Amino acid sequence: MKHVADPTHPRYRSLLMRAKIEEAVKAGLLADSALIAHGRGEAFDYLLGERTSESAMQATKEAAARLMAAEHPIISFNGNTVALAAEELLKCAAVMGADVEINIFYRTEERMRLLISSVSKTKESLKHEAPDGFSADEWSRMVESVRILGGEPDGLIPGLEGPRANCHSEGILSADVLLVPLEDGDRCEALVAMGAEVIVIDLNPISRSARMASVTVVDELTRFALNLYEEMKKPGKPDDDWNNQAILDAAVNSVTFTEQ
Ligand code: PTJ
Repeated sequence: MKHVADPTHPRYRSLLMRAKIEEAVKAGLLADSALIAHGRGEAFDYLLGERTSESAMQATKEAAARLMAAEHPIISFNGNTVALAAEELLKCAAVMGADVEINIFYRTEERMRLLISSVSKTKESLKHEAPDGFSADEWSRMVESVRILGGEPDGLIPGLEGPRANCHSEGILSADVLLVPLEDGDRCEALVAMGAEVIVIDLNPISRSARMASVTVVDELTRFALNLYEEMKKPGKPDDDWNNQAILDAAVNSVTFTEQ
């Protein structure tokens, strides 16, 4: 994909993300309300200083520790996630041995088809881009082993009504650790009730998903994805006394109206 954002602009990253979102709209990948969701995220990011805070980094390290220790980690992709961070998160999935499940809130067969096709293409090209530390063969095998689930759901997330409950028994339903960027509150609550550890990425520290999650990373998704990849190279042990409320409080306290 070629993006039109100008690298010299002070808000380059923000413009780049807007360009990616616009392209994904044109490709039919996004829900009608995806731009509204993105705009809400941008507003929070602005107030959080458009940077990864110390507490967000702490939560990212905990996410890396839990995902690397998981027996059956799953990364859930919705439309916005595919538009912004499919490649970076596929890289993470390859390293942690996770599968990806396309699981969308506003589910239509057409969007599912387009999203699966887009992620499959990204996966195919990623196979040929071995990062530092991996041989070409090894990397290609690791990427190949990431399954893209979501197309033929055979299960339902318990406690949820409607198409958004559809999922795979070999994916979300049997995951021990789930990474769910930009999740909605009801579904986050249902996933936690299933017994999975749920890691949420959400720039809104007071959203229901942020408050329901086992680990909340209050950071912008593309920054998180890059940080996660780095942290997965040197994971610590999961913290049994993890205090997620402290992370949320720190994020709320770091909101500022100072000019940037
Ligand atoms: O693709 P679908 O059908 O699954 O729909 C996806 C959206 C995102 C449209 C849907 O889940 C939705 O409506 O989400 P909400 O309820 O608007 O919540 C989105 C949350 O993500 C908000 O709290 C935003 O602040 C936050 N957010 C938006 N963009 C980013 C973000 N958080 C991190 N990084 C972002 N880039």
